[in-house]
Amino acid sequence: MTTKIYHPPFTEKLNKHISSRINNNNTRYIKFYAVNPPLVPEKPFDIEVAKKGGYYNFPPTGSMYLCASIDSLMIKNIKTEVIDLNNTVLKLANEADNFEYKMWQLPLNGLSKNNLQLVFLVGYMFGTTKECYVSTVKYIRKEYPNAVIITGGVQATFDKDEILDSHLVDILCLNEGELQLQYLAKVLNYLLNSPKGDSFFDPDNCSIPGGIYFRTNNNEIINSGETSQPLDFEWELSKYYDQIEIQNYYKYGGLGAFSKFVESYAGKVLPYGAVLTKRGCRAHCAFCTVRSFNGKGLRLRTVESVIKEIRYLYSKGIRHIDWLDDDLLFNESFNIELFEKIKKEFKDLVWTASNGLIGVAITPKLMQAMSDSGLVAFKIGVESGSSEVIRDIRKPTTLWKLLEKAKLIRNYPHIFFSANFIIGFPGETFSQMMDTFSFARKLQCDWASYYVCQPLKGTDLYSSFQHLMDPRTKDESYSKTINPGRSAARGEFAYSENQETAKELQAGWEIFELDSSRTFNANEHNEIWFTFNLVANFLDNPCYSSETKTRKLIHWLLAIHSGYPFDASMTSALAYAYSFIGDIDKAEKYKKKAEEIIRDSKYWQMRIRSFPQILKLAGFNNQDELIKYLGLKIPSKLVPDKYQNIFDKINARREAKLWKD
Ligand code: B12
Ligand code: SF4
Repeated sequence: MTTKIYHPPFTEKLNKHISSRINNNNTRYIKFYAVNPPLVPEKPFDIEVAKKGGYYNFPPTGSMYLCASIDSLMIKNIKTEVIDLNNTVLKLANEADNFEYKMWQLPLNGLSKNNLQLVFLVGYMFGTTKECYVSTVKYIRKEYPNAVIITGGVQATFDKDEILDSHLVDILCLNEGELQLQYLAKVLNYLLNSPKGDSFFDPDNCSIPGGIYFRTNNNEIINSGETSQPLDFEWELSKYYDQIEIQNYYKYGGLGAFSKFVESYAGKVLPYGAVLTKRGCRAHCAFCTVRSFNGKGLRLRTVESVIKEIRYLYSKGIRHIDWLDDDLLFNESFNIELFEKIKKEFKDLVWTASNGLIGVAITPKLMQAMSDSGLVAFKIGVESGSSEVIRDIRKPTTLWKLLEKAKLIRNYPHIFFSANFIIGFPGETFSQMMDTFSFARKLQCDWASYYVCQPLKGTDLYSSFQHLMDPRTKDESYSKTINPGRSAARGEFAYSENQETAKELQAGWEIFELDSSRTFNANEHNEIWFTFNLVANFLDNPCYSSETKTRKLIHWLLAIHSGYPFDASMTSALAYAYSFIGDIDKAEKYKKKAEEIIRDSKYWQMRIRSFPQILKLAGFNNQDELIKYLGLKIPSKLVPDKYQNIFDKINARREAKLWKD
């Protein structure tokens, strides 16, 4: 990471490039709008899910940092503002009469251009949101032809060529954007104001941060060299928390299931925030972009500045924090100090870590400090139960060590503990996937979060996917989400979307009998995902072993249910869990809901033919009308003996090798 010293051709060309936009504008003032596009495209967007708060509504932390970095220059002619279109569409879905999806555009309408040069900073974070990103940029260009549009973010960084080819934006900044934007703000200010009167910026003697790209009208691609990353990121965010009204985010969506879990757990809705204490990660997993995006190693804030940010959020009513860190547990002493200060100062604050922690980094001391400071739910990244795959993907973990850590974690039964698993690595065989399935059961976590591996640009695995000519490397789309349940409206992927897939590999118990050396395509991975998730989490969840654990599971099921209100297996699991703890009214309520979903949905009727155990889970018996209507019989067990034997055999084989195979 280097900073380039003044390089006249770059500056001259940049000035010329920007001047073509700003020449029409006779002003001295600049307004930067940092725009966070919506996260869900129009087609899969479901107003009912939005009304139940089932969509992600993270604060636009990246956009806030960008504004803070520009404002820290204290250039009097420059103002900044964050526009969060994701929060907008969710808010309007909840509150507007006659809601239409296109209302996401409203905050972009009628922005004052009088005596102002507009600059839009549009973030492009995920390939899954390409459609939303492109619509946002096109809309801005149509409404404000003379505005300068700058883009950046994780996906923008790895889609550099495509973005430059598209001519959709004026400038692209790679990696973290703060330093580049500070530089660009100075250049714009210099161009619009008298160069002589500006003591801030001497273009003839100024260092240029790397990672700035643009395509000239002559189709020449110009760049400022290797990316520079900010060494510290102690920018003050409170002003932007005010702008976005952070205290209201919880009303329109959530931090995934974790905020809903906290709501159910705490018995009341808690306004939430999301805080970043470190950038980067000590590891370099082959499926992850962190190393290529944030660079090697970690950069830490000071504990004091993190506490100051939390203090501000707390004063706004925030009582739940989710950490955005990729490697939260890095540096034990930093974390112990942080958690102790949180415990001391914010007694009723709870926190979660929805971005998976490195499980083997958990020590008894850390676990105690985490619990004391308000931890209620977290995930660890395991990814695979096959030691071979773990080695191949360079995951910093060992299965037998994780089993020890899980024992430690189980000493804190009030804390919800979930582990992330990925299936569908390039070339992964079914036997390796079954290793993952069996390790997840052995770990006895409260929830096994299975995901399907997706080819992400910027990762080492991307080229392996390309080598296999995987069609997902051809384009970015919303269906590339790692959770297939999110890829289609009402969560009805595969069967309802593509009947051919259903024939190809129909999810059912037979999946557990697939040829162990076989590999699969993306649609088939989705079906394996469905089966693993259904069996491990709904039909045979380890929490069903005790009332206390089942109560904890109910909080989680209620939390995820808001995102998947049409999922019959989830609804049936709620009926089962309530019946387990003796709450018959609620059990009946969810049984009824399950019946409504099944009657209304061809998709679920098909799923249930493969897994009639879902009906048993919901509490139906052979006399119920629905069962007669479907012409099915309720099975005697939730997991048929034949498959229980398969699971037991795999477990015994691996147990014999102490999970070191
Ligand atoms: C919170 C989060 C989410 C939230 C949404 C966040 C949001 N604000 O919208 C949720 C849970 C929805 C989410 C989902 C996904 N996520 Co996510 N997520 C994160 C996480 C943990 C934190 C993001 C954050 O706030 N970071 C802190 C801020 C400061 O950084 P930043 O947002 O990157 O912004 C900086 C730069 O990107 C850049 N920048 C950003 N915008 C702009 C704009 C301009 C003009 C410029 C110049 C620069 C710039 O400058 C900013 C300041 O430095 C990151 C990991 C991480 N620690 O960053 C992963 C991460 C961004 N997610 C990732 C992935 C893979 C996903 C999914 C695609 C997974 C999937 N396949 O389903 C989904 C996609 C969304 C979907 N399916 O709906 C990857 C990105 C991968 C990629 N694009 O290649 C990351 C990096 C995690 C990882 N380790 O791999 N995610
Ligand atoms: S440990 Fe997590 S954040 Fe770090 S490289 Fe691996 S997957 Fe990415």
